[in-house]
Amino acid sequence: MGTAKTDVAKRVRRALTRMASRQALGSEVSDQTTPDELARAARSYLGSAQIVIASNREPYMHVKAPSGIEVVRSPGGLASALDSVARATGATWIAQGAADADRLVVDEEGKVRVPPGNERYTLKRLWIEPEARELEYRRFCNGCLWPLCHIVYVRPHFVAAQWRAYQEVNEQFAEAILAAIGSKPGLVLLQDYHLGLCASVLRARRPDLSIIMFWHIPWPNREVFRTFPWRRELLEGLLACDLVGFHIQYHANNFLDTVAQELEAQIDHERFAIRRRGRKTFVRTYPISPDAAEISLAASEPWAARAADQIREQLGLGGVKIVLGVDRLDYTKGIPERMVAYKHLLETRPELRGQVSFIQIGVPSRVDLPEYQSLAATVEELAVRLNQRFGTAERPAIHLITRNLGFRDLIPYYVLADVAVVSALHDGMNLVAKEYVAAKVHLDGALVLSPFTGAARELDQAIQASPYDTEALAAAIGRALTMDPAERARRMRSMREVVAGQNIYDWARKILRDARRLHLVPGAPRPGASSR
Ligand code: GDG
Repeated sequence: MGTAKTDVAKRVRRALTRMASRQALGSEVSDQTTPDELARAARSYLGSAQIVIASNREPYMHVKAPSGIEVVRSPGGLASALDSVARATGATWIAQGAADADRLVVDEEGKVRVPPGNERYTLKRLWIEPEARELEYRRFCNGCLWPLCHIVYVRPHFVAAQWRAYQEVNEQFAEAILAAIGSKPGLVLLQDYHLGLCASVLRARRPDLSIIMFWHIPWPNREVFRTFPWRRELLEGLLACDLVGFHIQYHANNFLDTVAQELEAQIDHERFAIRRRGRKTFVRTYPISPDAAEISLAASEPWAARAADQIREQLGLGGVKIVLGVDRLDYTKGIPERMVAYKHLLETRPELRGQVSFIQIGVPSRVDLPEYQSLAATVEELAVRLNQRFGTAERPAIHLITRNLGFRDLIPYYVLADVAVVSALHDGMNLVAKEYVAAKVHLDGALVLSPFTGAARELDQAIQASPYDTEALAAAIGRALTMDPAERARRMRSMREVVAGQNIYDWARKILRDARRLHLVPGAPRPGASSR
């Protein structure tokens, strides 16, 4: 009885928070999916099918703390949307165990029930050993597939031993998926480029499974893809799926092109599907979005404004205008390009000197790879030079913050910034651009956005500028800083209409809805093999 009452209270509180979130987004709100709606949709679309989610990163990590073992939820909207699906369907989620107490809480099969205290599904942890193999697998993902798919003139490392590690780890994931499904019909949701070969193994053993893959990063054009020694195997891995999702049409088109170039397959341009060896793979786009309502709500609360004031005071920003960058320290994000453009702006528009400050949040990432170490050094060096040239002791021209902030801690920075610069050289989507828009509840900010991000397809009222063109990017930042407030508000309102119409739960719901429409849900009636 007590538990039932607490549950009701929790649900009411959640509903009220959602209502407030929607109000914070303003009149732009359309039909945002809530976590509860996603859960209901998952149940109704998937029925009693056995669901397995697989991703490299785990949704919950167990870490050692002075007080014992603590559970840390994986940051980011993606994990929480898939968590809703897993809770609603009682799925099994398979991921690498990576935290220091992960092994201490699982049973002999590596399983633990989650979320803690309200167990709804099974998290099965995989241990990738020995260390060397884990390292090689990571190197293949981050040093080969990542630069291969992002066309940014960083050469991918094609190392056979790393490829073999990738194959082995994908096989290990596939074995775990097969064990979780047993002999029942099942639907497998694979996440991202770490699991590109998984479906080949699954399909060979279980032709009846339904397999969906979402590829979060760009897919390269065929000229670039041709350089990849194991291109056929990777394509076969994706074509073993029933449905492959990308953020934008451009990447979906590239995928079809590379299939046409490398394999004998029949491409149905009308239904956007590939038929090969009697099987069909649908290709669809599902642009991802953060939970805009939640960000808007947080940004409109008094604490966010207070925290923004505190940052202004702590960094000694006075009344200057703020330009903001928020990224993982990754060479695809165009961070040095943005800093050089800012330098050019201060050189060519001296009236802005002392009137503007740049805050760059750069979270360290993949620090074991030389490309990332060299990027971190370049960014540090550029910051020092910018400050020597244009800063004073009291007021640096740039503040470089290279520690990891909690997601909530980012919001005051978005609130504070007059201009956000997203200058990625190539990006599947780029959530930071959408987060900034979601946080600008008072319409008092301008977004400078690279045309090479997925987000640029939707946020067409941003000021677009190529990160490869220093003068153009500098001019765009200058324009954003001095834009007439009415035009700035009009553009921001229009972009908020775009982000208000979507969120991460909606993204997941659309994929599941297509699973049903395309007859991929096990147990539901399917058309004959020839029409699939
Ligand atoms: C891949 C694709 C695609 C940043 N600093 C901190 C922090 N962040 C958060 C941001 C944002 C996320 O990290 C970064 O998302 P992006 O989309 O910008 O980039 P990737 O990490 O490269 O993500 C990308 C995405 O997958 C989803 O499909 O959009 O194209 O490359 O949410 O706010 N979060 C915390 N502290 C920080 O200091 N907690």
